[in-house]
Amino acid sequence: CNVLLVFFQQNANGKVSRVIRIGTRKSQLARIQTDSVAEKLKRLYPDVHLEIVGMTTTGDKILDTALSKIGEKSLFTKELETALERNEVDLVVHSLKDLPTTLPPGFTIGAVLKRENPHDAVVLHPKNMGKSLDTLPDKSVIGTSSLRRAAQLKKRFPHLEFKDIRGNLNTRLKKLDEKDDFAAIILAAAGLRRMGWDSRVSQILGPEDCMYAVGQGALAIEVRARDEDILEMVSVLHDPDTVLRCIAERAFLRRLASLTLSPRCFCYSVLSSVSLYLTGAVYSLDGSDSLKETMQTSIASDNKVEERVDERVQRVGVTANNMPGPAQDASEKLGLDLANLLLSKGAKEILTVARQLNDAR
Ligand code: DPM
Repeated sequence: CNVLLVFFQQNANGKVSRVIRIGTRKSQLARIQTDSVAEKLKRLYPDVHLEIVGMTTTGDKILDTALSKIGEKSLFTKELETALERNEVDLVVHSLKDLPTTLPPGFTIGAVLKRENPHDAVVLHPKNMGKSLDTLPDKSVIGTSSLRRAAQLKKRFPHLEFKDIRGNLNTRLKKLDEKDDFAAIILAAAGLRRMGWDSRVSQILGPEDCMYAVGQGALAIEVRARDEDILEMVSVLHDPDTVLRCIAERAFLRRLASLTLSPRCFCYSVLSSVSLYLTGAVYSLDGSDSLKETMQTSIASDNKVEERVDERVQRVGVTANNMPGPAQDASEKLGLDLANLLLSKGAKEILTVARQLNDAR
């Protein structure tokens, strides 16, 4: 049986406030993301004392293994979840795209924050200033270890070559600038922006060039599913549009996850005031074979928040009890329907071959 440890701190004028511990990975990007969430919480709850606890995860230690061989395992999240389980921390900040679509029992995503630019961006070697993927010379080498990016870009820009590049963002930029191995690298625009490297972005890739990963650009707060106090505290950070889009995207991925080198399976979604559009695709590793479909659902039918139910409902890991349930259900169904449509058109065959080829690499 778990003993709930609640920490309190007394401030100068004798007032007692609860101490909330936030777990984070130690990379610069993870710290920046965690600090931004801590600032938001501090503004909303000035009496709460926040403490940030940095941790190293297995994923941080095995940087030499190709990410594509690791699969949808919780390498970057396991140590942080253990700390949550032991009440050593109360919440953990992640990039949503790094969170599996099925969380281990006992955990939930208590907040999905407003999504930044979800697209991928091109960062050029300084000597290529002024060029774009289109105009880079034949056989230029592009650095990315994302199978998703490589497959789509191979198809779209057949004159380019793609090679793995690993390490955190700082390491990658160094590898690009200080050596002559890569003409450009591809990174998420959101990560670059948070690091303050907007000025290095020379091109944003739209969905016709490269569809982004499920959940890309959104931050998620993972909490203990039974911790009502913390759930309530973080739920105000939910951005309703982002929640609906990401539920649809994650439902799409979850349906295909057992088949795919997930989360390297891609989609993009667009939400208007009345409709949610979701486009999803599967690609062979070299991009020669692919399937892409778009579906749409109406989400504006009922905007009333449901009566509070006793049991907390999770949808693809997300708990958003302060938002209308029917819209969340419609989003989840949209993702599932789109995955089923792709499966009916042969997605399974494409993904099975891609997986076998990747395992043999
Ligand atoms: C996942 C992928 C990558 C990260 C795979 C993919 C990129 C790996 C690589 C699931 N997680 O996107 O197809 O380039 O070798 C990651 C980044 C961010 C979160 C960095 C990035 C920042 C953006 C965000 C790594 N996770 O993608 O450039 O918060 O969405």
